[in-house]
Amino acid sequence: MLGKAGKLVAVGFAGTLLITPGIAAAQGDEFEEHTVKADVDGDGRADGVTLREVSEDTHALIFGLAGEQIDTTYPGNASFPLQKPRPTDVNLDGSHEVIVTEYVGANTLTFNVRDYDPASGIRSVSTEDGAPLKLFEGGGVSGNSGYSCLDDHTGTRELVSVTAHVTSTPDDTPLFSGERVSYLVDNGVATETHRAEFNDVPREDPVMETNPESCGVSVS
Ligand SMILES: [Ca+2]
Ligand SMILES: [Ca+2]
Repeated sequence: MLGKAGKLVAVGFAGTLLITPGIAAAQGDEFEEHTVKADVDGDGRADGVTLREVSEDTHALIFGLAGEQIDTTYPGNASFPLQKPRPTDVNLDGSHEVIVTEYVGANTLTFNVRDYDPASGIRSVSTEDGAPLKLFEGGGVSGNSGYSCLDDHTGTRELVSVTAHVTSTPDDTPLFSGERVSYLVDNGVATETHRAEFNDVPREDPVMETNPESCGVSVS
């Protein structure tokens, strides 16, 4: 069912998705949703991953597993274009994590990494202190942020977050300062393995390099 702007209408799915009553599909055609495929439980079969605006300030993330459907909600502003969830495998274990946009800033997207845990359902990958791991992308003219996945020769994959902002502009060339932080993600926890600060480097410096597609997976 398409709304007047060509967007999928959330209410059109109310009869087909068995979401919990607390996050029933939103009314009206101003709400968006995206569905992608990921193997969130690592059983080799693609699962539907749906991100849906359910109210002006709430988003729902729904994993359609083989035997059940699970969901979670979190604060999200429906006035911004809904960003597609990104299927990834940030630790190369065959179970896919989903990178979800939590906040749309003027020039920067803020992401959270979600995974499936049989015991607790959909969880946020957290850092060692228990806070949700945040990733960023964008920055406009004053910053540059992004993420990558790096595989070593042993088949270990690290998730790398880069955040930088412009600290000087000699000869009108912006130079960036920031940090590059590597994580090993295991069982929902991102353990920091390396942190490197850099100062006054040009945009094309290797420490600034990010490639989100290196974390991505395609699932059919
Ligand atoms: Ca699966
Ligand atoms: Ca994984």
